[in-house]
Amino acid sequence: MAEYENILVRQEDRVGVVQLNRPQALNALNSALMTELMHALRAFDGDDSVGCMMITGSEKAFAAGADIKQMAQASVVQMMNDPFIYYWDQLAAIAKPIVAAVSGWCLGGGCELAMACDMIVASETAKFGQPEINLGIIPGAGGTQRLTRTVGKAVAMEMVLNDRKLSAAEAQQLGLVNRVAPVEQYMDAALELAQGIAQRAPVAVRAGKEAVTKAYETTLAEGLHLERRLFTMLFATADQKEGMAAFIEKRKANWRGQ
Ligand code: DAK
Repeated sequence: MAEYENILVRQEDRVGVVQLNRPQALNALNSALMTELMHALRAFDGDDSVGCMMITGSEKAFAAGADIKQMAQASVVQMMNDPFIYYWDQLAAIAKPIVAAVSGWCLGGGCELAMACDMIVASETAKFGQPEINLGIIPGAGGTQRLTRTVGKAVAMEMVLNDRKLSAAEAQQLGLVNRVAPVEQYMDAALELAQGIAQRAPVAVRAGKEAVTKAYETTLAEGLHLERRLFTMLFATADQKEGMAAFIEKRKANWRGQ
């Protein structure tokens, strides 16, 4: 595995785990960290021994946002040209599912990173927020769009305009978070979810992620059209034949990702 300075990377069975590791800055997302994160995720995405990924931070902070110290003096042109910006689009292009395991501060770009993942498992201490307004800016990586589509306009407005923070319990109630666990257990809970997905038919998992993600981005008619195409496409896979044969023969399916 490649050497990194701002992240720790490991593989647990079929789950590729990336841990953000800038504890001195509460895992603030600078360009170097984002470069490494994208490199690691792309490597896992292209590795057949990985079926699902997980991004996590520390107990104290998933990530306290983009690195304010790096951004403070930036000009508009520097912001436009910084590859940091493009990493967020590339993140959305990762084909395999990503589970975010969130504890402590999950703010600004950190909250946007968690929302760019496909599922969130939180510790009871997690705090979600978009506090950019305190810096004289607004969210720039999905904090006004993904957040609003998930928690609704009323709560999103308060978060974006008045720095309202959500507890883990509130975030779960609003549909932002899949599961909440005590701080000692949230990593295991996230890993269990990721391991479950990682053991399933790989091509169908990717198709399922693509179809559900599309539901947030398109009309119902276009979404149904994509779903139908992906559904029928899966009948060209060996895994579909294997899955249905295994059901009929009352045995466990042996997925090949083909
Ligand atoms: N950036 C840089 N350093 C940070 C940081 C951040 N976001 N958050 C914390 N730190 C650093 C602190 O400066 C401090 O460093 P030292 O002073 O010790 O050197 C260290 O981490 C510990 O922080 P505190 O001493 O402040 O710790 P506390 O427990 O007292 O407070 C806190 C924790 C999370 C409440 C506080 O640190 C805080 O308010 N942090 C800032 C949160 C914030 O405003 N986040 C939003 C940043 S703006 C885009 C993509 C992304 C973005 C924008 C565009 N495009 C693709 C276009 C994202 C923007 C943002 O996220």
